[in-house]
Amino acid sequence: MQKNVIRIIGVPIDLGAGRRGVDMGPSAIRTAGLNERLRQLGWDVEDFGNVEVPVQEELEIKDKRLKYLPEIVKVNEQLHLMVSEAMKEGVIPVILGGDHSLGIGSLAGLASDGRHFGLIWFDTHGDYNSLATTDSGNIHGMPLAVANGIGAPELTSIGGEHKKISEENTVIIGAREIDPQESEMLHQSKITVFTMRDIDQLGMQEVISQGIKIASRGTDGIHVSFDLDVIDPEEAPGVGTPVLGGITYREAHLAMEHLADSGLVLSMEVVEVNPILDNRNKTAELAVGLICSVFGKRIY
Ligand code: 4U7
Ligand code: MN
Ligand code: MN
Ligand code: MN
Repeated sequence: MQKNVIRIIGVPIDLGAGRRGVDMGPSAIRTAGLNERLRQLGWDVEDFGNVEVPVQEELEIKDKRLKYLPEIVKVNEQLHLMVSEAMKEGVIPVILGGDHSLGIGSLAGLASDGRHFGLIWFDTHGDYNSLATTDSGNIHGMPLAVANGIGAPELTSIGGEHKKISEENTVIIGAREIDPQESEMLHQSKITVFTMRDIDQLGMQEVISQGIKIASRGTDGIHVSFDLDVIDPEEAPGVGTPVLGGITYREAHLAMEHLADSGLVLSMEVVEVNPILDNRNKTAELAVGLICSVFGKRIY
């Protein structure tokens, strides 16, 4: 076990999203000083570079209901292997996106070797669509469903036929835009959803405390999947899908600080940073700050 090693894995993919630009996310996050900041916190950082992703210009959409399916499968097969390997070696994978379709491979990698992890999914969206419910055909709206065994077999079988998550230990935080049929599917699952209304009423302090309890009950640790669009566009303008009414800068950090205190974080991904829409790399810098909060940066 190499307890003090963080392994950076970039996934410059935008094939799963409706809008171009999140493929530049890993570069923007690195440019914002991620590796150096983590080293200052005492971590050994090894940067494994990026998973190879084909350029969209050379591809054609074969199926409008599952856009770029074969290419997304290939990228996620690769990511699954890299995450699985990192976990075997006892290092902490930190995955930089890229659109959220990469969650398919990261969760499959985490679930390898029978690992039983809790999941906290920060997102405006439910990411619980499938062929049966999607309006957009964009696979970044599907990773949570895929990880729960719902979706195209090409996607659900990555890393093996089993479900990759435990519904009882899965929590969404910050939801404010869930499609009607997606909402029905989520209600039928045992996933816990804390909407923006819950955060307004209970406060982030209470929501993250309950979230950590749910995600840690009987599990080997917690994976944090952070879609930057959960944060209010005022503070995170550079995201694939900006939606009004998100969590504040401090609410996001408070949640990360509690996750750090829990000592339970196994791995993390930050996704949907879109440098084209950003304001002088502000959103990528925010992403770096959040990762540092999870991995032990203390205010005082
Ligand atoms: B993200 C959407 F219809 N639900 O399926 C869809 F609103 O990874 C959005 O959370 C998905 O950013 C957003 O296309 C995916 C849409
Ligand atoms: Mn998402
Ligand atoms: Mn989202
Ligand atoms: Mn998006």
